[in-house]
Amino acid sequence: MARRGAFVVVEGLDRSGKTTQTDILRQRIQEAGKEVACVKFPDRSTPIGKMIDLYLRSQSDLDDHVVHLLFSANRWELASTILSHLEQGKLVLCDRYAFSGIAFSVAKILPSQPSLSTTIHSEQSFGKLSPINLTWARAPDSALPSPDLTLFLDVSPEVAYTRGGYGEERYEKADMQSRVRSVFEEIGREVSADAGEGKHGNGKWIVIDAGREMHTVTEEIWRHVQPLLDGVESSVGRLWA
Ligand code: FDM
Repeated sequence: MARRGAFVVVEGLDRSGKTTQTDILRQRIQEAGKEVACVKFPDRSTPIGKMIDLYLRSQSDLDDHVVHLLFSANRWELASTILSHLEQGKLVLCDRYAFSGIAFSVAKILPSQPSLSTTIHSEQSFGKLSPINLTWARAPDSALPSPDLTLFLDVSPEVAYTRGGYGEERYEKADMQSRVRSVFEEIGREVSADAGEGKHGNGKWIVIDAGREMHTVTEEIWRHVQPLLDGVESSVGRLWA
């Protein structure tokens, strides 16, 4: 079987250096003489992406379930493009993916002191929509192409704060960011446990301490990506499948 390109996702909190590191990684891959296709979610250029953009800039209000489905639909819009890049042997470098989708949607309904078990086991109460839990949040993304490697750039809220605070968009607030971080931790544990048992094709999950000096972070990222430059033999997995 011919080797296909590797699918690498970079996830991270605001102020984790995700955009800078993704850009450096793209350059290094190209300098190594390999083809790379870059994707970013949300992709705000599509019709669905435009709705997401309005919502993130607080120009529109939507039910949390609807927003979650829009983010997922935005990924499905590009799923076949991602697959065709991989089949052509290109490394696909993706800035945020379904893990962000789950982390941000579930974080919205967590109390300030997060306790995931309350959301995982929450019941639907009469006359109210049930809150978004991990099981519900995973469903629309299931069967999307799954990454071979996810690099989670982790920073503490304290370090993020020293990097100049947050921006103006809807989720760029310290308490939201720390709740998002705790859901990402839960997702990482789940993906790693599944990979250990060979259960899901969700790939490998690596936590990178992004609170360190930029160059150190870049080198650690490169150490994980370099072995994937010549592609992978196995076929592309499917998320949560
Ligand atoms: N975000 C991103 C979500 O809430 N769900 C998703 O599925 C994705 C991909 O959108 F706050 C959030 C995360 C972030 C915002 O992301 C925009 P960028 O990376 O800042 O553009």
